[in-house]
Amino acid sequence: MTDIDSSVSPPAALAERDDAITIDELRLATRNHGMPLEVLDLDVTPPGLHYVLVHYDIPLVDPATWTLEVDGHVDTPLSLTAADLDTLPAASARVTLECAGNGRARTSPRPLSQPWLDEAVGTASWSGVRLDAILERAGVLPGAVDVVFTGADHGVERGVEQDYQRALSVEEIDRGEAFLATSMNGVPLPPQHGAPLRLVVPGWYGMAHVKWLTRITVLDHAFDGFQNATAYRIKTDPDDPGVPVTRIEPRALIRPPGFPDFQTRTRVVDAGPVTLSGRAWSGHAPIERVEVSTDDGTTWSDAEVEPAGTDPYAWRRWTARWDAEPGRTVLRVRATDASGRSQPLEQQWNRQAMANSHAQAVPVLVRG
Ligand SMILES: Nc1nc2c(c(=O)[nH]1)N[C@H]1C(S)=C(S)[C@@H](COP(=O)(O)O)O[C@H]1N2
Ligand SMILES: [Mo]
Repeated sequence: MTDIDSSVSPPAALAERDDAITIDELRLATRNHGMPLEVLDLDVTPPGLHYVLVHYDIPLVDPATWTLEVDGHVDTPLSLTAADLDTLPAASARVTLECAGNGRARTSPRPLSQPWLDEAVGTASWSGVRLDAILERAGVLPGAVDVVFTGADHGVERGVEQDYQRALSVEEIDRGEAFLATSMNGVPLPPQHGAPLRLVVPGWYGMAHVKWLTRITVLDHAFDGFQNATAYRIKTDPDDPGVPVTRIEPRALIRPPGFPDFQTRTRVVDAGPVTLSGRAWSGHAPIERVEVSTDDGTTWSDAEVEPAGTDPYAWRRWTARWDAEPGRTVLRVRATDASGRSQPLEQQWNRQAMANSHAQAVPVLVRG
């Protein structure tokens, strides 16, 4: 199937329990950066502070020669230029994106991959064109099952050489929420976020939002490409077919209070009244409740959550009062959504550490 052997592209592996981060993980971590958690103060994350995850290399696509091909199980295949996109109906939304591997480095034993802690998240105002308008123009034929989105980036992963590709079902697309973005926060997409065109699938984990789009292919059968069939699945052993990773599990994060130690990031806070704040989101249903613990999960109280705005898949701000008493403690926060999903306090282990939304812990020193 490939001439790229396992010394170059090894199979999925777990670190030994309590093993230090490897040089391969560090290399990924310096390319793929998280959102500094103090930026949770902002409703919309500026590009550059939004997290970034790129499997292979960032392709530098020339918009002057770029085209979007629409083909497969359609009546009229299309080849659209950047100028053609301007003639299509507009779409936009403020959307919180989170990598499905967020929290991975805190799982044990952890899979060797991008070692996220809690910060693989960001919220942007994406705008561009309607996906259904493009598919209508191409004329999707009866019997369509999946739609494959192909990026301009190319690499090898666990021995499988590929262009980055993900499919969404026709049923999911028919919800009318997914669209194609040409801009982020009012400016053209920056290279790392998918210029000149990316897919946005509000409510879904990051892997669905294909960047650097070059092709949309309608299939009359289920897609079995690597990123759908192998990579983004919740499984307990490598041969288990597993369950596909789809929508974002509820999560809340604390904007770390006080000031940090440079090396350990432990927070220093003055004793007395403190307003804790942060953001909460879910791709399944509106956030219904955010609870905060200031004693490492022994007792919990409800935070105040701002009312839902017009964008159902954008994070919401929460605040809570804390009378901080001198000593060391750990702050924790957990969100529950209207579907009844809630954040576990401990890891829910799976082979690739996907959709692991266990509650954040923030060590704090309160000084008297
Ligand atoms: N073409 C392409 N699209 C991609 C990826 C990629 O490597 N190639 N990474 C995916 C993953 S795993 C995530 S989490 C999001 C990250 O989007 P961002 O970098 O804009 O935050 O992009 C997704 N889209
Ligand atoms: Mo991701």
